[in-house]
Amino acid sequence: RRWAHNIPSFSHLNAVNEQDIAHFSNILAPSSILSTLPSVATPADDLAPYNLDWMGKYHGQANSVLRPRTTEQVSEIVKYCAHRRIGIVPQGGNTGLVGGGISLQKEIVLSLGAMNNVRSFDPVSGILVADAGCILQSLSDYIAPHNHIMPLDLGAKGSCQIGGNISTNAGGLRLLRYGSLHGTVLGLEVVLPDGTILDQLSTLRKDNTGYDLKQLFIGGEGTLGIVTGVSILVPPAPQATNNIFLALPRFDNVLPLFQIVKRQLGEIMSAFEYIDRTAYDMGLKHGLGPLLDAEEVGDSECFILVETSGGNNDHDLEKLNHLLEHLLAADQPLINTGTLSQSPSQFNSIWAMREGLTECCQKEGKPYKYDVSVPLADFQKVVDAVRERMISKGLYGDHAISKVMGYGHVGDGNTILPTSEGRSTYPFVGNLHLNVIAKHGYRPELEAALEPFIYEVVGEYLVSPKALGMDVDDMDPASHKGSVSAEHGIGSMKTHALHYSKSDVSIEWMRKVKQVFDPLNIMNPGKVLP
Ligand code: FAD
Ligand code: 2HG
Ligand code: ZN
Repeated sequence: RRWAHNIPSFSHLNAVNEQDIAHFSNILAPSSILSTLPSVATPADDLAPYNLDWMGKYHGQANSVLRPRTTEQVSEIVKYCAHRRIGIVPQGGNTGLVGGGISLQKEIVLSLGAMNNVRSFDPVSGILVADAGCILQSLSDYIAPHNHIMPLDLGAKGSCQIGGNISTNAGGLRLLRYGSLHGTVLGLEVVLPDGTILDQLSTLRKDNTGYDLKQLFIGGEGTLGIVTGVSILVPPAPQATNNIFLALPRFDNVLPLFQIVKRQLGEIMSAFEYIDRTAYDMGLKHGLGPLLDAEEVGDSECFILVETSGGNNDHDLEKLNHLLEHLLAADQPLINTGTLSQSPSQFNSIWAMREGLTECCQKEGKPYKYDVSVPLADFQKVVDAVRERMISKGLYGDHAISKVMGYGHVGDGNTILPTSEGRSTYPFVGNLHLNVIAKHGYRPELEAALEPFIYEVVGEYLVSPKALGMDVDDMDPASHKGSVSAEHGIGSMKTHALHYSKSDVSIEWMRKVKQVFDPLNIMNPGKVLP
């Protein structure tokens, strides 16, 4: 299992045995326990979905899966596991992309899927309180009749769970408008690694009474405790949503386009997403689109999806039409062509082109996924550098790496003046999803050519005034690097790469936090920390 880098010794942990299963049977109904041990003897096929991640990249080793229905049951299980030194891997919808929800050695999988009730929803305040195992799409469906939407949306919405979203601090397609879960989550209920139930299911927006512990579990990837309940502020559904899809002749037009779009659309812009040519062509090949006339697209280098969410459809459409006219009428247009959705189904098709890319990558082969924060100006450079490296190593082509592409969330970057006036002190940083497709499957020599090369490329970006040639002698460069994980987390995939984005001091204090919460190291061991 080469993918699991630097797995620390798990000699402190015990494998689940028949006596343990007997104990779990006192806590859970028999149907909530899956195990290959003789007393339960679940067929291996029934355990398989819990032991393989969404990409088919990470193969888990759990011989038992527990599916509790209540927070008290979770607490009882964890207390017992702490006593017996059994490792626990919390698992939500198992759509994570960094091998965080997979058992590395002999840890049990604790699946939250059976904890899937909405506890309360108040349409006046927009506060939703739900079990962690609720599927994101089900929550959207639940609040839709009350004219509310979830503050996050992602391609995995049909399977991922709100507890998993929170544990990975998932970003997704609405971050530009509603911000990160660090802002929208009001409170959490968490079972700590000793079994204590930490009830912080606050519904208060304002509560500055000391340390905000819930923030540690948002993005904690199940290493500090098991999220069992969530209180989250959900926004009212916008009165009008529209989108446009644009083809750009040159990559260099993306940043100027972003500035113009931001200036013209102002507060109604709710997404600005990037797709490079390779990704677009892959989407077309697998039935996404066509969204634009092929001749007009010509040799466009990349594509941008812009979404608006506003209060008045006529007003928003007028702005979008004006924007398109303005872009096409320029002396040197920033776009080759573009389309404005004319119906809900066209609106959905435009989004499908962006959201469907992750699945298309799976159809193309096995993707190595790198989810990085780097200066927008260098998105293309990073993708090209990786392709060139694979070519130089003789590993590019249908026999090895068949495609290298980029897509991602441009609008989620740091703020930038909506005009080109003035100069930002910091380069504009975006979230690039770099996908490297191994046509015939994952192979150690492919990974060795990609890593740490890619992390080094990302780690070199000093997202700081130094990039602009300013004097930064007194800064710790490690605190100003691009991120080796913008939104998917560290899991087991990137523990060895954490240091490219976090300073030694930061890692040391992360370790101390882990030690305080989980001194026995039973909670998702081997994840996040190197
Ligand atoms: P899992 O995969 O089950 O678990 C993920 C991690 O969280 C693991 O470390 C696990 O141990 C931990 N965990 C899960 N539940 C709990 C819990 N209740 N308590 C404690 N720890 C827990 N991510 C983005 O950020 N933005 C995107 O746009 C995006 N799009 C995606 C599109 C697709 C098609 C796919 C497959 C994935 C996408 N992702 C995206 C990855 C994203 O992280 C996950 O989809 C999602 O947030 C994980 O939720 P899950 O329930 O599947 O968690
Ligand atoms: C997205 O933005 C997800 O679509 C998945 O974060 C990214 O497929 C990927 O690499
Ligand atoms: Zn993403």
